[in-house]
Amino acid sequence: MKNSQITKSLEEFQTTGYFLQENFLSQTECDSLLQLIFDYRQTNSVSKIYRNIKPIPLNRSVIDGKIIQSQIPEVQKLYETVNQVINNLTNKQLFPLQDIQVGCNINITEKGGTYQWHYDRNAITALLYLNKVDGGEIEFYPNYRITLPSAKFSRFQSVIDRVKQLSFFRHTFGKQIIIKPQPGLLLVMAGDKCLHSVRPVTEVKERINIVMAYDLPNASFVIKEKLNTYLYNSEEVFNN
Ligand SMILES: O=C(O)CCC(=O)C(=O)O
Ligand SMILES: [Fe+2]
Repeated sequence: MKNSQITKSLEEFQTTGYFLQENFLSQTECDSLLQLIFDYRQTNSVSKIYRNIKPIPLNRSVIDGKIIQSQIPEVQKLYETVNQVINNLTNKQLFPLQDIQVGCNINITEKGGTYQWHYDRNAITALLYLNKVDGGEIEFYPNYRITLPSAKFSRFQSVIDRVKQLSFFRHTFGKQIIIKPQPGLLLVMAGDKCLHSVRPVTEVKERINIVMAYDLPNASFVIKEKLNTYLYNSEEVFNN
């Protein structure tokens, strides 16, 4: 990116709370990543996670960051490349998450699959879409969260978050953005401030994207164990 483009993108990110770049990867680059993912799945099963949350369930399969690091190095490399883009865009020194399982994921969403309303635990999230499907739009509300300064993972915070997820609050106080997945599209958002969910995929083809999380090097997430079980273990979990 040229310096003038970086400045423009920084301004865009700071004012809107998100950044979109079409054709961040070419169709050929997306196809070769899709092929690597396909090859991995020929010999490995991928965990399917279903949590029956209302109004939108979490219903997707995931290849987590530990697997990516050891078995799909091309995606790990991309996670590092996108780190530079993120640092330019935010004018901060951010890093991959220390929790390798969470840092970089491949989400695979089949017909009917969705992703529940949530905020990410980390400061900045980059979503890279590898293909186009019917449905499967990401719907988000940038910089929407009211964050309790020293209690980001408290019970009271989660009450505020739940109330603000209700359609009435979203439509009254939020700026709704809906983005259709398309090959090579990069979406960057302040993950822990931007409320987001994924609408149902409506065709038989799977929606495949790469989710890359960044934060300050000392970022800590008190809810880590419980949240990781929730997001990555295919067994039934209670309490949510
Ligand atoms: O797949 C998407 O568009 C969003 C996924 C997401 O929000 C996540 O994995 O945290
Ligand atoms: Fe997310």
